[in-house]
Amino acid sequence: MANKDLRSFLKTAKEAGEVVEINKPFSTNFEIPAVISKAEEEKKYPALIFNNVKESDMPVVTNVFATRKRLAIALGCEEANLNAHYRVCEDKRIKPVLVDNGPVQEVVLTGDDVDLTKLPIIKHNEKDAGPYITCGAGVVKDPETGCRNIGVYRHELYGKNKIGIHMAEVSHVNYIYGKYAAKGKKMPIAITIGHHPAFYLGVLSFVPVGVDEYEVAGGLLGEPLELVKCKTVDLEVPAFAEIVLEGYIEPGELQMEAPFGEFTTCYGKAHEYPVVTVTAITMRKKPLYLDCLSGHIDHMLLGGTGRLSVIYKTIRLACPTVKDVFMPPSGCCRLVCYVSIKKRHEGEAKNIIGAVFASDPFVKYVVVVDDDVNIYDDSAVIRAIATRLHPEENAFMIKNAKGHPLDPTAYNGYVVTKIGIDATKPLKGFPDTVSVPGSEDIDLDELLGK
Ligand SMILES: Cc1cc2nc3c(=O)[nH]c(=O)nc-3n(C[C@H](O)[C@H](O)[C@H](O)COP(=O)(O)O)c2cc1C
Ligand SMILES: [Mn+2]
Repeated sequence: MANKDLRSFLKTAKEAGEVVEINKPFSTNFEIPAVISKAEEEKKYPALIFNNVKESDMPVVTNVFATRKRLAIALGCEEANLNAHYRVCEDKRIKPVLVDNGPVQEVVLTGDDVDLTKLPIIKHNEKDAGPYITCGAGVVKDPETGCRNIGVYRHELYGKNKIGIHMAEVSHVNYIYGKYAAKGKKMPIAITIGHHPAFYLGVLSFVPVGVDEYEVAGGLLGEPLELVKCKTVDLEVPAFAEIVLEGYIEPGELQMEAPFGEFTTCYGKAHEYPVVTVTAITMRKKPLYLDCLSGHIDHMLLGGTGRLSVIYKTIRLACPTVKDVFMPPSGCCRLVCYVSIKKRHEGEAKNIIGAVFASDPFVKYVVVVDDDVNIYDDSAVIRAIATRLHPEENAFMIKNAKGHPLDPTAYNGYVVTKIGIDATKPLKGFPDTVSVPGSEDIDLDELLGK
């Protein structure tokens, strides 16, 4: 079998000119994220491989998810088709297969040999509480149904065999952990660090509890995920991962977690969360350590892409002529949602706004525009608001709605004010938009040079 993994992706992405390898030494202590942050200021977003990491033998791979073009390469489609392709693959559900062994268990470290400080765990933003693992896909099992659940949860480094786990109240892992805690039982967990981006996009899909996200990952990879049994816990992990941390969470063992640079580009406050005791590190002989730069575009796009699928599918209930949905990086890929529609009836944009708020509680502003507006271009959406919106009639506010607890404007935990904007033209009597005939036939390269 072909077995897609992080290495196969990096090879493809490199051939497409999407990867830069850096051989100069850089530190995990801010220096690696500083390179990304500086590049972002210049609107450059390459995937990066740091071959020479001051604190570790392992190379660091980062910024992989920072462009939609690379996410499209990962899924084997054109960038313009990324959302539609994701929606189709998400529904394919390919069951994983269990195999006897895999590269991720070439090295098995247990007992005193477990030393997480040997991993190049990165300190990202200035006020982060410590170094954080940001690309760990954690698998747990529902103790009642036996169903697997996978999601990406951040892990603060606490010690040689101790890490935190941030389990947001909305995440299924929090609900499943509650079942173990109620019985006073330890919850086994295994955390995959480093796999193909399609694997991450799959496990991050917005599916109901009871759906095994490894099956969704199979659909996005286009092949069954090969799994191996863990060495110290009763769980399964991808055979072609780079690194896996096995361990358990003891109910009642809590530690302060955060502040941490969130996808909102602000720091989130510290709270008490459970602690993971790591019982084994398994890995390849020369593993790549995958990181995702939190609070930056890498993090925003990775988490935001799958959410677009659910929003689109819900809107389709209200409007069959929805063209596309996008949550722009300017709105942190969560808080602002643009929808383009081929409008058929007056008022339908308002129903769509309701559908968006219903499908994703994190969205705070919805803007609906006509299908001639490019929703991947913020300025085109702003122009539609500027020229087509009658605010008194077509903008409305919902006070005291449930939003995202990390929204810096949230009060009482997660309560926010939401705004819906219908910036579509009236069906009749609105002036045409200017256009110059023949401009599409002009060869600018010939006239102005490249
Ligand atoms: C880079 C990144 C970091 C994330 N960190 C967390 C986290 O610390 N805690 C959390 O609950 N969700 C986090 N998420 C979101 C969850 O991974 C996502 O909501 C997932 O669908 C949860 O899966 P579950 O509901 O099956 O548990 C993160 C997402 C990304 C992309
Ligand atoms: Mn889940």
